Amino acid sequence: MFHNNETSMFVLIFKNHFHHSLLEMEQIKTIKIIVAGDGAVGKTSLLDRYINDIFDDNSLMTKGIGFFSKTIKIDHKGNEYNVIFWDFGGQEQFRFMLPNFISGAVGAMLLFDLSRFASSMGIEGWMNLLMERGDFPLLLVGTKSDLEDANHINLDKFANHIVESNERCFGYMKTSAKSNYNIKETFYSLLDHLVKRDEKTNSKQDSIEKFVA
Ligand SMILES: Nc1nc2c(ncn2[C@@H]2O[C@H](COP(=O)(O)OP(=O)(O)OP(=O)(O)O)[C@@H](O)[C@H]2O)c(=O)[nH]1
Ligand SMILES: [Mg+2]
Repeated sequence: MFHNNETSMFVLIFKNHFHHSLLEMEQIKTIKIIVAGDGAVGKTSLLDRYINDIFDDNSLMTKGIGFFSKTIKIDHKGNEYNVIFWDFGGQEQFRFMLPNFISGAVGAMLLFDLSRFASSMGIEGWMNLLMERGDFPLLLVGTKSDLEDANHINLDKFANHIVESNERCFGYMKTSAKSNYNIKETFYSLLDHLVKRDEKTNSKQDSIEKFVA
């Protein structure tokens, strides 16, 4: 099924992950969150800032899918979750494979670049892709606020319109991975929404405690 070294490497990473989580299975649940958006909007940079507190001006494009994980206390009872962020490669050439990797997600971040109007044009396509394959909530994220230019008013309007007109899209946050602006707040906003939603529905299907597929 797997044809290249890179994919095998991801499989290896996952094997190691599950090896550990077998020991911790009793205490720690694993949840899957998708991070999507056009190429070069800053998905990997946002995750690198949140998880490793680093920023790279020459960050490389993600080939296929990358993985970031973090153990986070996200509910009011102080329970810890192992959150795995699936960092979708945004370049067109990887698009064909992504629909197969949406299953099992409990939430998603959908990014566009505040300094590049064209990146907002891809939002609708990403929303369709994510919504066809799951019923999890989406957080819209504007990136690179440090580079924001005069167009930003249009993009804010555009983003707010999406939030108002789409039930699944529950919020809009503006960030800069470079200047470390609004990063923790953005992740908190998504995780907090997921926990509250989970407490409300409490159904097995939507449960945040669902394991990675
Ligand atoms: N000024 C500025 N540059 C940023 C910011 N975030 C990312 N970048 C730059 O934007 C470029 C692309 O960033 P990535 O994080 O690799 O983008 P990506 O969305 O993961 O791209 P793909 O993996 O191809 O889908 C890199 O040169 C980053 O250094 C930011 O907040 N401010
Ligand atoms: Mg990337």
